[in-house]
Amino acid sequence: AFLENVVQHPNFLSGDYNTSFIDHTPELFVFPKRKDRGTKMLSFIGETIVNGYPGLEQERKPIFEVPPVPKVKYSEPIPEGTKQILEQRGPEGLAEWTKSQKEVLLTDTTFRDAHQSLLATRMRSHDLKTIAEPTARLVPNIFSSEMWGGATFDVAMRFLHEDPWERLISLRKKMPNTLLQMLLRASNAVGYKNYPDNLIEEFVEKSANAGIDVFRIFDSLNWLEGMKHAIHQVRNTGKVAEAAICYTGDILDPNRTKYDLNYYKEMARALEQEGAHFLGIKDMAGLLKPQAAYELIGELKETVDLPIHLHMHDTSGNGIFSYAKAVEAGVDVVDVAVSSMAGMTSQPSANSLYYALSTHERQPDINVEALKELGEYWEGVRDYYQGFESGMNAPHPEVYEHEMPGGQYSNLQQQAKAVGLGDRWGEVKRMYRRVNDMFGDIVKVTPSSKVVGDMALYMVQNDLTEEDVYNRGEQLDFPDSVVELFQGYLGQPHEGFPKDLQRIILKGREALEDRPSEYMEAVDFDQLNEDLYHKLGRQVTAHDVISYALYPKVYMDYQKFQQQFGDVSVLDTPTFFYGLRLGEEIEVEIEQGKTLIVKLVSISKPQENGNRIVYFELNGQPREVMIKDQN
Ligand code: 3PY
Ligand code: ZN
Repeated sequence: AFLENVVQHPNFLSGDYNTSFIDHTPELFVFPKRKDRGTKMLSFIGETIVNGYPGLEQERKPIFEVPPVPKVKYSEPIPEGTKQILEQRGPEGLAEWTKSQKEVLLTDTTFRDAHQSLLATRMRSHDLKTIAEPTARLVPNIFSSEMWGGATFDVAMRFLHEDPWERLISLRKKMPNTLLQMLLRASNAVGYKNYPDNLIEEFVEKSANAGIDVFRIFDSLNWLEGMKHAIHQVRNTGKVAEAAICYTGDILDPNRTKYDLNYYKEMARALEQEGAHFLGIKDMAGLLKPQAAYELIGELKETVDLPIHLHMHDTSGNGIFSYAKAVEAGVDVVDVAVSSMAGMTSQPSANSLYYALSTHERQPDINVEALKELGEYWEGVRDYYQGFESGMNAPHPEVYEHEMPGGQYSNLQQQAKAVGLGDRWGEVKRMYRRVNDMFGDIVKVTPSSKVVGDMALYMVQNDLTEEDVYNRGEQLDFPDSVVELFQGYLGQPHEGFPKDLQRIILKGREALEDRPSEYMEAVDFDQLNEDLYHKLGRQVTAHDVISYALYPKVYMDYQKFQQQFGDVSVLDTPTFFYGLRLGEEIEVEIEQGKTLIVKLVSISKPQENGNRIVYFELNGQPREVMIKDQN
């Protein structure tokens, strides 16, 4: 009934519909469940064949080798791991256990930050699920697997058309022995702005219930006030609160006194007092030089009684060297990725660190052969995502100058291209650093890093110098994100905003000095639940409601997509991105034990109205779908 309903609607017929279509025509979305999953899937594949996947330039489907999945004995019990230690001893017990280990422990970021930083966060759950259980069996003694949070939540719905909660729940089942870790942007949750406190509470509680054990909590300005609530909330769930300090500047540089050793020591003490179970050092750009790593970790070990967990990006090429020095200084856990997903803007390689520490008493206790096998799988999978690679293919020590986070580099580059500054990328990078200095040398990490990027683009695009901003600022219309930063909507930077620039940017608008969340109305979850029920015409879950509260438009677009195309997360990745070649046949398991066989037979020329007919066979029966050619 739904399809008939929708396709006869005049707006739909004229192609004049957008996301508000759902809002204005809720009656269309109230329909009895009809299992026409085959047609929906053919529509999606047809759409991809005719119009391509947004953002991918290459149209013809490459031939990929099937990534080799290491052989494991699925019938045997999965070995126990750190998850069981947390269950038996609680977060404090886990912290004590961690500190008592002689070997340095490893967090594997392959399932989150590695692909966020190398492949624009596009890794699909399909490819993560395939390797999750082999990973749990082959490297059961890793400390944790970072597999959620950061940009994954948004990107899953927006670009992959899949449910981030389903990813978490599914990986939880497949990795019952491993601590699952997420990156939580404190009051910004998994978004780019501050949210009401009760939304953070609900998000943390439901994330913990769905399987997150370790929450790495950071604030994009290292503002303690912005982190307290999230830390307390994580503690309330009984899970691990890893409060993180973002590392910026250079403690070795006597001219950069704003973020000196003392700054980090004080913040570490404050986080310990706030109830952190672990201390995270989050070097999002990879600025911590080897000797700085040695001094910082050494001093922090003296300063707090918490296990210290170091996160770095390998952009400069010095990551392993810094980790080795941190290991000498007593760091407890470091973040690494499986080799074929490591290096450059990603984390340093687990395999390389293992070899670098040969004969060292703190060499990680990890099966390097198993890591190699896992790496072969990831190497194959990475090929699927080649269209999202950043193009950085050598170490990039100039990161010490521009200080751009690993996850931002390729993003900002895309943004620059989109506004016609592709050939002025060098200027944009230099301007990024200048904007940082104008802003008073601030911590740059999502979302504050985005604001610095927006300002840099704005200045290059409009050929503005620093002097122009100070001299003619009154007449300039600064990007919204810049105004909001200076209004205090992301919190307060260390030592405040530079007053002159703040006055120029705000043009008389008031600025907050306390937590933005204090000014926000609490989310009414019952009301949202009811709204969604009416909009979607189905029972909604608490997960739906949270996704909607965090990302209303992205979530509704995702729902609309689902209504139209069904669950596309079941498709293999090459088909998801590139559709099918003529004559190609695939099997799609749409639920356990139920498989569709799809074959592409032919594609018509565009008709006068621009439509093409795509001819398939579905389980041997001829089927066709009409697709509007957008090219
Ligand atoms: C994120 O917030 O997504 C980050 O990875 C920050 O480094
Ligand atoms: Zn990172």
